[in-house]
Amino acid sequence: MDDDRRDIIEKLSNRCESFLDTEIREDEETSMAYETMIQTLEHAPEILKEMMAEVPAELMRAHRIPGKWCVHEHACHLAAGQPMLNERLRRFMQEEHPQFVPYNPENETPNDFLLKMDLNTALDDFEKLRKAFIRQLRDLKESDWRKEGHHPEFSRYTPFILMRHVMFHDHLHMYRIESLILMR
Ligand code: NI
Repeated sequence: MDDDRRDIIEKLSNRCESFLDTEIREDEETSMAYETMIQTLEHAPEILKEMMAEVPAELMRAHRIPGKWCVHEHACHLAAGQPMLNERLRRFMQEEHPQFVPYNPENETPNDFLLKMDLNTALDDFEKLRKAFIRQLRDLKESDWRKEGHHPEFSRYTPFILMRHVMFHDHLHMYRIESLILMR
């Protein structure tokens, strides 16, 4: 073997090694992102509970933005949606390609549904059901994470997309609550 060929082979094998390194690093980063997301989801109920404890009583049910939800409704909405999310994850565990039905509670429940909920019960339920959701996430097998479901409103729907979506959705509503508390 001449020196040139040896050189090329060495370069190629170095490139393969660094390629493998990159793959491993990406896997680790992905699993760190999963862990961070799971912990963020896990802590959402206590973040919400603490913020709700700061809400002045007169603001709780005030519709400060006409036609939009009040603080009480945003908080109860997070609790009301959690059973559906636990059910979706259960189906990802038990079915190969679960077909989901869009969740649009505003079309299916009376307008005062959230207003009629008891806030403290809702906050406790949110905490309990979210804990069960976290246990489900931690129980998902490698093969479950790779599953693809079908959701008519989304081009892709996987357990990862569901998990990330729930995280963003929590904070979207908590942001609305904070704005309603702080706005002059
Ligand atoms: Ni929502």
